[in-house]
Amino acid sequence: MTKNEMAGVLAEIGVLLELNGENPFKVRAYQTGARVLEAIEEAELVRLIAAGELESVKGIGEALAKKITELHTTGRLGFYEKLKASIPHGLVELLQISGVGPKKIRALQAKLGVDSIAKLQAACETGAVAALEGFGEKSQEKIIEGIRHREKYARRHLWFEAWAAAEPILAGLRGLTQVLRAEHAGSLRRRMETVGDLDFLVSTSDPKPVVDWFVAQGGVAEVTAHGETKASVRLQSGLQADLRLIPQEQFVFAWHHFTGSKDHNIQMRQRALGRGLSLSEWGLVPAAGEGTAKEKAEKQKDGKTEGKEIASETELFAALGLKFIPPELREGLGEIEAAEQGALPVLIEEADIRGVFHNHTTASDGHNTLEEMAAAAQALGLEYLGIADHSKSSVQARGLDEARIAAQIAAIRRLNASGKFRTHVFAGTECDILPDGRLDFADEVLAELDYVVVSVHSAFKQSREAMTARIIRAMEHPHVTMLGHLTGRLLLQREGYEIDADKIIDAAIAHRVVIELNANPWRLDMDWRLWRRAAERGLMCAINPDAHDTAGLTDFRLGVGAARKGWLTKEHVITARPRADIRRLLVERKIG
Ligand code: DGT
Ligand code: CA
Ligand code: CA
Ligand code: ZN
Repeated sequence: MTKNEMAGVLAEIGVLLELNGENPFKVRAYQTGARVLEAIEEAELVRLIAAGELESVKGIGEALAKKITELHTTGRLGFYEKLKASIPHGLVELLQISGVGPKKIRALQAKLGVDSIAKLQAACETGAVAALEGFGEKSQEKIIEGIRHREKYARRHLWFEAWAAAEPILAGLRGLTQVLRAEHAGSLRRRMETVGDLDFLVSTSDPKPVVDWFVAQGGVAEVTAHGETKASVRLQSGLQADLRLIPQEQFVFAWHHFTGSKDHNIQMRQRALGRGLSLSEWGLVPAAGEGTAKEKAEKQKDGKTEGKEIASETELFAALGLKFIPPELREGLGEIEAAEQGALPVLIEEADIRGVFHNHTTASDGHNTLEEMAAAAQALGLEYLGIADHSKSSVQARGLDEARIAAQIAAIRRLNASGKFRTHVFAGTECDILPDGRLDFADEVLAELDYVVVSVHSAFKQSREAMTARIIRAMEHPHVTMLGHLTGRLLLQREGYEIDADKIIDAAIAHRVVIELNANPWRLDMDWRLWRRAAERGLMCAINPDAHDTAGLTDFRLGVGAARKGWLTKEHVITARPRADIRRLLVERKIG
């Protein structure tokens, strides 16, 4: 077990002991132990354990030293397992609700008999929690919000984490000799920003070894279903993965069905019915006559009824009079109508991207220098790299003041002049929008820059009206080129600040301000659901990785996925324009 995992176990023991009402000294001993482990070097810790000298470390007593040694050598801890088993599961689950710690849980249990999330919810609904000493109306509100939040998010995962888990599984399946074809489906294939579970489809005539491999692969924490043509596992990350085995001749239908979305499927099925056909995961068959869709599909396979061979999704859509619909668009939001009219957009692709704006360096809160970022951008084949470090009000991010940004602009000009990199660097800023909508830099400073991204990083709690007015005021500024992360949301972590998105989009169009699609996997902000209509009305998009290190530059690919979900073509995206056009576009914007 690694040092950090052991620290995690100690911290959890502290929480569980507190939940049990143990003496505070004992609780604190574990909390301290966890902190000590976090601070110590891994190699040093291993040496101390081997030498039996752990007790010599300040903050680790005899009992703790024994437990750490047990964890390190066996990967388990009997004390921890017994403790965990002794506390009702419902109580432990209450810890997942933000704003509810061990102390509050104890009070809720003692005074209201609350020992599960359901009971806590009920107690909030009757107002009993608000009436409790030490709680009140406000803290009850917070708990209700916390419960809602958990329901919404606890079971979902970021797309890029789901993809990282899925890629090796897909490769593993494709490597099996029995596998004719393996594909991923579901929200992962549709590139939803978050994913509930992974869906894999395999076509094979020999299912058993494939299922056996799937449930036995590394990274599986629990097998939740293990059948002849279907299996489900929970991975160590908590992510659930489903595998379905499909006969070759039904594969396309199953792939389309399990790609979804549900809304898309329902509309497709209705369209099929309108043509006297029944579409299902098993096939496309005449709707009339005896038997279920499945039975008919089986018969068709045996050649007992006539049917056209459908061997690809393109042919499946064509059989219903439709052009191929890219998976990203299959949300039941008008894609079938567009496919019928031949009006589907030619979606932007990764290869269309020519450059990126909004990236950070060590000058503010980035981890790589200007030159390192330029080298990485060149290695990715980008024609231009925009640097936009934080401005002075973002103190926690070491925002640049006037003198430091002047020096950075000079350094960027020198780098370009040196010809060291083929990638051109544009000098910009991610300028804070102050709470009243003014900008963090004076006009003279902004005028020296190639472009200006403006973002909200403070006073998140403003009213919807105030926040909307604040952002619009900032965009009205003649030097502003781009609005950063529209809502400031962090997926699965934090809701965005309240805004009137339509109003802001209208203002951006009117003032020819570009809105970014921040491609950081936690953000993907502005949301794909808003892009289609906004782009139709004339809004330009910049797909910006908001990179804080060289590796982060590749996040623009996630932005392309979100842009595709938003029906964007390369014409809508300024970062798909060649460098030669960019300066003109930026200058046009400045003269406005
Ligand atoms: P997720 O896993 O919550 O991120 O979202 P999906 O879309 O991957 O949903 P999932 O895994 O429950 O099912 C995969 C696909 O299977 C789904 O997108 C559409 C199809 N599907 C599942 N259940 C139904 C259903 O009851 N009706 C229809 N029409 N399609 C369904
Ligand atoms: Ca799924
Ligand atoms: Ca599923
Ligand atoms: Zn920012």
